[in-house]
Amino acid sequence: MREQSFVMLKPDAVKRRLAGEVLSRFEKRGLKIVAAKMMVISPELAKKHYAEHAEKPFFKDLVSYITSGPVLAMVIEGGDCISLIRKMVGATNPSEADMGTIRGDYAIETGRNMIHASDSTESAAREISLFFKDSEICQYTLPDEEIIYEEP
Ligand code: IDP
Ligand code: MG
Repeated sequence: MREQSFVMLKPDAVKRRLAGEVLSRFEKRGLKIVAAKMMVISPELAKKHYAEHAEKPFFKDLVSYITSGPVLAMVIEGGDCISLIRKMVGATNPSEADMGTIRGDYAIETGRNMIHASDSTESAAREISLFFKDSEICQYTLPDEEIIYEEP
């Protein structure tokens, strides 16, 4: 099923100049970038985005991490892409993430794990609407969709 996921390169990824490298993995997989913007997240938006973790002991550190520099916020589209991107991202703790995943290849600690990706259709819809207006999401066809998909 064609889906959209909210994906965000966190400040450590941007500051380490790994944005292009990570973006390139999604492009090479055949996924479509339909929205992207660089921004410094306000504490208010950070708290809304991570509301499910509000009671966790790491919440304060998480908010200061995610607001500590620019992020690259994106909407990515593709077949079953929510679970597919979560697999590409790897386990929350990079030291437990498989090699070949983004966190497993580039990161070391949970508190600096480089990337966020939606974990369900409900959170994808919620997160996309927190960061993007409908008018900021582009609709277009990639010329190789008929090569990548059996039924484009
Ligand atoms: P996810 O990003 O893999 O979905 P979540 O459990 O939803 O992981 O946690 C959200 C983010 O909060 C993580 O990506 C990480 O940045 C941070 N985080 C989660 N658990 C811890 C922790 O135990 N210590 C520090 N930061 C954490
Ligand atoms: Mg999560």
